[in-house]
Amino acid sequence: MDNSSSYTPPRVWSGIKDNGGRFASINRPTAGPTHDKELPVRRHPLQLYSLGTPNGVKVTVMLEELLAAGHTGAKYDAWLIRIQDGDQFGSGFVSANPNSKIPTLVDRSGPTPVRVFESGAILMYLAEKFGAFLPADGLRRAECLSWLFWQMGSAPFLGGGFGHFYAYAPTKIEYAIDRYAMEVKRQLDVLDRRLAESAYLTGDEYTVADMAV
Ligand SMILES: N[C@@H](CCC(=O)N[C@@H](CS)C(=O)NCC(=O)O)C(=O)O
Repeated sequence: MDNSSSYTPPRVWSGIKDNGGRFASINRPTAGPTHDKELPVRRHPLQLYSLGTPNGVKVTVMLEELLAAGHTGAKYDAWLIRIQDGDQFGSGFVSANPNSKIPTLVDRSGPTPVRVFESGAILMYLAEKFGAFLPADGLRRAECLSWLFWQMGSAPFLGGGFGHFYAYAPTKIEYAIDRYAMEVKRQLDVLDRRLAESAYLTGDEYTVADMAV
């Protein structure tokens, strides 16, 4: 391994210089909106603000599964949020998701719009709203939620971290790539072992945990 580095981390970060990375322009130390922009709304009960990334598609898969199962209340309008252009920092988006990440859902089917952010929270919200793809109680619910939260706690951060250092970082850092690669592989082995013993993560039933994965 190449251990040499000319970089000494500062004691206090005062901002990040443009390092040429693909995500450099959206890498900043503060939250909140950077500009005024309302979110568009159309006629369906659910408004989805998202993008076709692994985190984004989890919710689209769930909505399509609900519609395929006959839940007409799951009709939705899908709006593209271009994260590389900073759409997630518009005032309307930040009101719907203070963390400025896709996917984000606004349920406008009732008198007061309900905002839901974090893909796992959106999957659970929809599962509970429609009584589908999440066992109601007992052992199977515990198993389903365990796998759903395992996915949420591991894949977005580890897979995202691996993808960032492997594909997007302007320099190849052996330590970072190896560390993320090993942990991503170990997580995939957790999945392989589970799916060697049952058809779906929760057992014999397709649930939100499988959709998240
Ligand atoms: N834990 C979040 C992760 C969401 C996430 O990381 N979204 C990425 C795209 S996959 C994003 O919006 N990135 C924009 C940014 O970091 O500014 C979830 O599961 O919803």
